[in-house]
Amino acid sequence: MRTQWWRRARFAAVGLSVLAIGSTAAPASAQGRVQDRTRVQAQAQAQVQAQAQAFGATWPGGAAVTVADGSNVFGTNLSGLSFQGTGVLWAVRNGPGKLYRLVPGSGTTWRPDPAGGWSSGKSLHYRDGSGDLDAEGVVSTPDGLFVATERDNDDDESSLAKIVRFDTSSSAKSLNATAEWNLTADLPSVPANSGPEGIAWIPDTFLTAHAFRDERTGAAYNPAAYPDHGSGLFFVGLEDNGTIYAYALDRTGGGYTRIATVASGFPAVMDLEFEPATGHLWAACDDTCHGRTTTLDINAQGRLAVTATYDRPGGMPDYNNEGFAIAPQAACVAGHKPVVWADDDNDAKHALRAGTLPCT
Ligand SMILES: [Ca+2]
Ligand SMILES: [Ca+2]
Ligand SMILES: [Ca+2]
Repeated sequence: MRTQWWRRARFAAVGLSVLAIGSTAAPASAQGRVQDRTRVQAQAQAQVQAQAQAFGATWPGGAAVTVADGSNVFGTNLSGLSFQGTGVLWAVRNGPGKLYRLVPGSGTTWRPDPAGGWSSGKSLHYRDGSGDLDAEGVVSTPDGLFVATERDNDDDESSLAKIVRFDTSSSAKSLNATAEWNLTADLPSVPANSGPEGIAWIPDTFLTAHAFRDERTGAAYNPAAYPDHGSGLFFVGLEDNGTIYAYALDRTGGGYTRIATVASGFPAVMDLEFEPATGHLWAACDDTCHGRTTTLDINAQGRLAVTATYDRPGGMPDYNNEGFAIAPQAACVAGHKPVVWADDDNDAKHALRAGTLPCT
């Protein structure tokens, strides 16, 4: 959705809070002076860390950003991206709710696949054929393609947080869901257009290798405890509070279990992306946080925690970027791989822009 002024203010307040750190009168004794110096050093370290969080480190990839679509191909509302190999980039549009299968175009651009009924994208509906899905996030997984939705645009006053699966092999121009998981009751109550914005998927093999903690059991995540959940967990970013929720989905029913709740480092989150090569879960925020990203990694306690905060690339204006995807390792050239952003506002008639990240 569009950025709200109060969220910008909330993000700015994080920066101002570092100014509140100060020192008090020094104690007279030698021991007191040592304690005082230690305290000041700790405060300085905390201040540096707070500033790093508030202002971000330099984007680790190239500063240059290039347009990555044709002029006015998508219009507004392109909001989620996910690679399937190096030759297919999936994109979702939140209104009208659409899924695009993108293939390489001229130069380094992407264009809608002209084949398979994908030339104008495909409209997205619930299983019963009803609804116009407010599709904000997409992820391509070995278990299929999944979309995160905030609501039904046909009933846009009501929050309806769902993960929805689609069969992308269909040649139909309009797609009905093949499965739905209604998360509304499990998530905090949020405004209708501030629900799930981003979605990522992490394979069980990675989670178990890093002893990811299952907050339901208090022990390491055991995939066998969740029959028919597929081969990984889904991570959903909630726009309203910037929190990430991890779920095991029951593929036979529509049931699910929340495995973990994670702070993204932002007051709002718009997309999530798992990078297998580094093990980072990336969280991306739009112009609410001036296009910053965080990386999260599984720590010694088995919890995902923020390990870095980055500014947007120098060449990227402060656009309403709601989608973010990292190309697979096979796309690496000279140590760098492409990344792509989706701009919900279609600034300067373009909704896709590309940059780079280091391959490792
Ligand atoms: Ca959007
Ligand atoms: Ca936005
Ligand atoms: Ca929306």
